[in-house]
Order: sequence, then C-alpha cells, then structure tokens
Amino acid sequence: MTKEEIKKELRQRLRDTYALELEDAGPVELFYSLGGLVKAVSNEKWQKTWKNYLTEGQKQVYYFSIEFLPGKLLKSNLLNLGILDEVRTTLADINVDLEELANVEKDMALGNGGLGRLASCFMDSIASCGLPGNGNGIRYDYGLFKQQFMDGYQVELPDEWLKRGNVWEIRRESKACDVHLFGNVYMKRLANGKLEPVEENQTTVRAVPYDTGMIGYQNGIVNTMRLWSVEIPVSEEAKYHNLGERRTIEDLTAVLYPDDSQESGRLVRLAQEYFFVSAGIQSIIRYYKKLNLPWHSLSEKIAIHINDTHPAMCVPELMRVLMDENGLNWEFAWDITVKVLSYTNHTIMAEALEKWPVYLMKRVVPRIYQIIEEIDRRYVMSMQGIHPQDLIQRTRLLQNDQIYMAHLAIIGSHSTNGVAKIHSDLLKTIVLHDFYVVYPERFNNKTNGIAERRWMQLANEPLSDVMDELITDSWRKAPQNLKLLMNYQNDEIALKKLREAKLVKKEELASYILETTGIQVSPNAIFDVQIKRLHAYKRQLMNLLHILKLYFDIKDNPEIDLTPRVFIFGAKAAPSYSYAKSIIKVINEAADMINNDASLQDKIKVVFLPNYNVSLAEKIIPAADVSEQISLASKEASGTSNMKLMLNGAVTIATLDGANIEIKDAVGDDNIYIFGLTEKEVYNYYENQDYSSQKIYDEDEELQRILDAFIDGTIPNIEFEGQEIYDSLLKFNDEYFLLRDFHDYARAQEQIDHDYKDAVLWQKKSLANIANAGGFSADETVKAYAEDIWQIEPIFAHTEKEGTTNG
Ligand code: CBF
Repeated sequence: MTKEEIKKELRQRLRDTYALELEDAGPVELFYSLGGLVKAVSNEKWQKTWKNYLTEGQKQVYYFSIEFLPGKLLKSNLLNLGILDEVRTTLADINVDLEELANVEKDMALGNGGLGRLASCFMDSIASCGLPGNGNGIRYDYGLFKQQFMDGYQVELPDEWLKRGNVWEIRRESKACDVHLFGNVYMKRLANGKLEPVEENQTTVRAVPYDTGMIGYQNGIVNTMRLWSVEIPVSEEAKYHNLGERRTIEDLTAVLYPDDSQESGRLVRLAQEYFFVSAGIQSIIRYYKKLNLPWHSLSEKIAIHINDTHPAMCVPELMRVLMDENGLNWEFAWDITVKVLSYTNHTIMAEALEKWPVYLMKRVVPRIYQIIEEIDRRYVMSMQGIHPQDLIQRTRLLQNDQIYMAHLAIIGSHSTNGVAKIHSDLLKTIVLHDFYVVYPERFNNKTNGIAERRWMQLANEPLSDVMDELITDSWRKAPQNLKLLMNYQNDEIALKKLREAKLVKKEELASYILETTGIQVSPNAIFDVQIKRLHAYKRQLMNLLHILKLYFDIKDNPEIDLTPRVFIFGAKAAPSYSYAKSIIKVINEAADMINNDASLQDKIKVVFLPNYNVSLAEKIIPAADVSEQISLASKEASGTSNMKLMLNGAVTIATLDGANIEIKDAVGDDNIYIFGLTEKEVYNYYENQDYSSQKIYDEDEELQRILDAFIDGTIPNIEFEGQEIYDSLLKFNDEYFLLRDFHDYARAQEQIDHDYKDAVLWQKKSLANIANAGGFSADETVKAYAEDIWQIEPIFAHTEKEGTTNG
C-alpha cells in the first residue's frame, strides 16, 4: 500500500465509524481504524489461503491448546504484511506515533507462560513457513490476571481484555456447534444385536468460534486461530430463566485457569477441556465431510496435535464422533484416531501431569468416560502376554479411581515428543519409561523454538538495524543466517555498534523502571534478568540468596570492587500458590531494603516489575545483559525465555537443564556460565536419599547469615513469609537443592562480574549468543513437526515483497 492509500483508507474508516477527521482522532480511534484496515488487507489473503487449502486438498494440522499467548498483534501483523515501515512513516507525517497506537491494544493473554507462548510462536511460524495449520483453543472472557504489588504482596486483578472489543477476531456464528455435557448414558441393544449408546438429560451448550488470522511473514499466507466461546443455544433459552443457572453456563469460557502447574481438580476446568476439544473435533469432521473422501483417508488430510494433556480428550471425542455420529466400528475408528493424533509432553513435574477423578469425568462427560473405560480395557487386553503385569498396570489409563491423561494421550496417538533433548531423554528413561518399552517408535524430541520476528525484529529494532548493516537483512527471512555475525567477532567497530544498540534498549528500560516503580537504575550497570513464572523449581529464591550475599559483602566491605548490577525480576505466581507468593513478597521487601540503603552506593539494585506479560517481555529482553536460567537440573522441560534472551545478546548463567544444554552446545563453553548439579547428580540424591540441607547450613557460615536474614529481622516486614521460606530450606530439606548449588552459582556470578568489566570480551560473548540463536527458530521446530509428526507440506505461495514464489 502507498502512503496515500493508507491515509485515504484511514480517513474513510474514521469518518464511517467515528464521525471524525484524521486530524481530530485520538489514539484509540486511530488504533481501531488501523486495525480494521490491517484486517481488511489480510482478509483477502486469508480467504485465498483457505480456499487454496480446500482446492489443493492440502493436509492440515490442527493445534489444540488450552492456552495461546499472542500478546499484541498490531505491529506483528504490519510486519508480516510487509507494511510496517509504510504505516509508521505515514502516521509520522500526520504527527502520530505508531508506538502510541500499538499501546492501545490489550495483550491477548490467554495463557499462563511458556506453554501458551510456545503455541503462539508456533502459530506465527506455521503461517510463515507456509504450512497449513490452525490453532484451536478457548476465547476466555478474562485473560491471565493483572498483577499489582501492594505492600510487596501480589494482588490479582481481572484482565478485561475484551472490554473495548477485539479488532482482530471474526465471530463465525454459522460455524457454531453444540456440545453436550452431564446427563447419563446407557447402552441399548438394537434389533440387529448391536449396542448403541443412548444419552439422556444432557446440558447442551453452543460453541461459537471466533477466528483470528495468523498472518505469515510476507508470504501471502493467512492461517486461522479458532477460539471457542460458550453461549446458550436459542432452543434452550427457555430453560435458563434463572439468572444463576444462566451464569453457570456462560462462565464456562469466562476465565483462564491461572495455574499451569497444578491440576485444579475443578469441574469447570474439566468442562472447559471437553468443550474446546469437542467443538474443535466436530468442526474438523464437518470440514472433512465436505471433501467427500472415505474415512480411511482422514489421516491423509488431517493431523490433530494435543498440546500437553489438557486436550487429551481428543482421543475419546474423535472416537465418539467417528462411532456414534458416523457409524464406524471401534477397530476402524481406533486405527484412524491413532494415526490422526499426536501429543507433546511439556513437563515432568508430577503435579502438572493431569489426573482426573473417575467420578468427575463420569459426571461431566459420561459417554466420554465410557469410551475411556473401553480404551483402558482393550489396552490391558492387548498387552497380555506381551508385557509383564506390573508394567501393564502402571501404564493403563485407569488407576486408583483416576484417569491418567498423559496415558490416554500416549496410547491414543502415534507420536509423543518432549521439548528439549534432555527432557525427551528423561521421558524415555524415567518419567514415561514404561511407555517407551511399549511403544519405542512413538517417542521423539522436538526442541522448542521462538519466533525471531517478534523477539528480534519487533522487540529490538536497534539490534535488527545493526544486523542488517553487518550481515544484510537475509536473517529476517532465514534466522539461520544470524550465524554470519560470527565473522565480526574480532571487529571492534561491529562490537561497538552492538554495544550501542544494547545501550539504547537499556536506557529505554531504565526509563520504564523509573516510571513504573520510581527506582532509578543506571544503564551502565549489568542488567541481570530472571523472567518466568514464579515456581520453586525455577529457583528465583536462589537468585535472591545470591543478592543477599552481595548485600552482606558490600556491608562488610564498602570498597569492594563489584560491577554495578541491577537484578530484574518479572514473574506471576498462581493465585493459589502461596509459597510462590511469599517469594514475591520477600524479593520485594529485600528490594526495598537494598534500593534504599545509601551505604550500598548503588552497587546493587533490585527491581521486581509488576505484571509480567508478553509486552513487558518485549521491553525487558532486549535490554538484558545476563539471562538467569537456574532451575534445578531435570526440572525445566525446555524453557524459551533462555532462547529469546540469547537472541538479544544476553549471556546465560545456567544449570544443565532443558534447552540450556543445547544453548551451551550452540554457543560454546566460553560464551555461557554453567554451574550446579547435573540431572544425574540430582537423581542420585533421590536414589540415595542422602541430601541434608541442614548439614550444609550447619557447616557454612555464609549461608547461615543469608538464611538467618529471613527470620532475624534483617529483611523487614516478612515475619510470616521469612519463616515459611526458612523452614522450606531447612525443616523441609530444600526440595530444589538451592543450598547445594548456591556456592557454584555464586562462583559463576563472580566470573560474570569479572568478565563484564572487559567490555570487548563481554561483547564477544554477547555476539556469539546472537549469532547462534538462529538454531532456536520456531520455524525450524515447526518444520520438524511438519515433516516427522504431522506429515504436512508447505503450500505454494506468492511472496509479495519479492514477487517470487516459495515452496
Ligand atoms: O514447552 C513450553 C514450555 O512449557 C512449560 O512452560 C509448561 O507449561 N510445561 C515448561 O515449564 C517449559 O519448560 C517449556 O519451555
């Protein structure tokens, strides 16, 4: 689009919708008008894309995820449509700042953390690689809570992201379908002797899809993310004259469960899971039927991915739809189901491996429960004589009146993958070892990846510009080409440019910190960043123990030669996770104590930025010098902030956990700071049961002083929380081995302090991280999924910018 066309379109939209002239419009009207314009531009491509899939009979993947975390879409859509610069300069001509408009948009925060953000990076990459793929999830009325701090405590406020409407979505009422919950089911024998399920007294709800275009990077492809919202069907209206009952139904898609680590055990959550699974499967089968193909070809046209166990009911639901609604027999339906479905495991944390009580499943989805029982029965039968009884019992779906959802996903699909090499290995050797014995061919690894477009091109323009200048802009399409930067390792001018680009983002973040927290930080200090959900295994607390060490070091020796450092945290704790909330409180109180102690001479500062979300991540990540990836080895499945931070030139301090190991292999030992127990050493402790935090404490004066600070009044206002944390480390034997890893962590931190003083040395390390981040592109990850698991191929699309085609 030319500048004139953009202006003309904007003028028209402002007049039509708001009765305003361009010059009189405020940021909100401008944002919605620009959003509408962007949507109109992409709609044409969207229509072409799906028609193309239909006429070409392309096999498509449907990515089922209970969480998506896209963040804001305006700039990302402009970038992917190839009109970001044109729009920016057009707006500048009329004295409007694109950033101001972009800020009007609310983050679409329909996820908790890594899992949901991964799903959104995948959506971007699937479209950008020209792959036929769709998202399937829930359109929550309220996204992840907004976090505020009051007296250092986390306070959760509702996230009313839909208050002003969502400019990107299209409500597709004609594609709605009914989902049935509750009631009872019995088997009736027909005249021909066959058994048929009869379902009675069900509650029927209407699932209405809202579609959002997932725009590929300058390739003319627009895929669909379909999010389902619940409504009361017109035919059922009369039943709901009682407002309370009405709300019960409408609340089904009201809130995102703000807890990604603990099975909440709530009826609504189970109903949510079935709701989006059933609606998604029904709409896929409706589409497939339009193709007029035999059932046995279903797996040649459709792949369905189960992202973590929340959509595991895809297995029985697909069986139900194939058998009950389309008359297929069990064996045929099962064969198709296994071929169509695949599953990713995202955690080994026992509490996050979903198990549902049988009574609840029976109550919420009785027919689904029947099918699950039958899958279990047939599984146990089919394994007789092949595997030992104890293994069969350990791997079956139904155990102790619970349904093991991971077992359901593995048995009912053809592929199970982990999300980093170490994680996939742990699945095979320990966590899911029994299943690996049963189905070795089903297990594989797909290391996570990130969308460089958002995390570099959009989030970090100064660095992107330096890249263009040094290695040409080919990296924008092919992130692998970032590798070319290695040629500049010894080029002082290039290193200086990289340093200057980093400084720009650090200055911006310093201003943001001052604005939001009132804390003044120097952009010349090391910006040391830990951003992720607050969880004990991620060990934000160990970071704090080290900060307290530095605090005491400076107190003891005010002349100590420390490189000034700002420790920056961003993290939300699940509202029900009181220990994590206590950690937030103590970090905030310690921060207050440190930031207001003039005797520390600004050598250390601590900033906990509230309301960590995608947009805040886009501010913090480009400004980071140090990336904290310090989970206890074996606990973090992969991590993805580690990849985003390295891409932006932060150097990682890490345990050998998750994708940190692959990052270490990519950048080399000199460009990462590794410390701590290995996963084997951790498991040795488990086996030998010989870990004693008390013993470590008793023999270590430095740790005594640091831990005592939690209970002796050194850190003020934490009587309860300080004791709780102190006890967790000593009385309850320090579940995540913080004390064991502490000194090695402090040693690695000291090395960072030392190396940062040598600006050239540090910049070289930073450069090596940027240059090797291309290997962690989600484009590569989704291509691997497409080839190995989904068996889908890229569509032949027109690349608008270059007027060429890609395959
Ligand atoms: O695979 C994506 C991410 O998922 C989690 O956030 C999850 O919710 N299970 C893991 O904790 C991360 O390690 C992982 O990167």
